[in-house]
Amino acid sequence: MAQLGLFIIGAFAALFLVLAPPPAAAQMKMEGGHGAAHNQRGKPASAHGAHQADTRPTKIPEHLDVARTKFSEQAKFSVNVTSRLDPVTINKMHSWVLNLKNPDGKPVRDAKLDISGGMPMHGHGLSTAPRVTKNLGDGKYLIEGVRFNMAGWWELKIVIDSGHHKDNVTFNLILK
Ligand SMILES: [Cu+2]
Repeated sequence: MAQLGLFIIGAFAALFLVLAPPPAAAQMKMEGGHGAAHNQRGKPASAHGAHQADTRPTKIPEHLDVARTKFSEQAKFSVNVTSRLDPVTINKMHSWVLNLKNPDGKPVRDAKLDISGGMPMHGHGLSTAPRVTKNLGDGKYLIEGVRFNMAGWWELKIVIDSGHHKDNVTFNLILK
């Protein structure tokens, strides 16, 4: 008899546990959802907008430098890039030749080049991993595996390490 009583109490307790959580959980969820929605309409939403403006340009700069020959950022090198696909079009794998000189115009041979890039307005990188596949001599380097997969403003960034100097340069492209 005592065992049956315990069983009944146990069954009620189990039933209560099964039934009780859903309304409580649902209520908590609603409160959480309401809180999150409220926050999104409030301060965090504007903070998020400011964050986006800080990190990503919303339009192409008016006087964007699209030169193919320029000095590296600290003027350690003079760098020229020439695409073997001319004009550069999207979705086509192609290669570039980089011509590296010191500021006096003497070729810089046997440098190490690291290539990256992406779209400043979209916040993504290159769709491929271009790299130097051949030292063409006389300060010229073949970069293979370049492909731009959409129209717009692209940056091609090159880190140059000559052994004596390390510097980087960024080339801009606007593709249609
Ligand atoms: Cu993009």
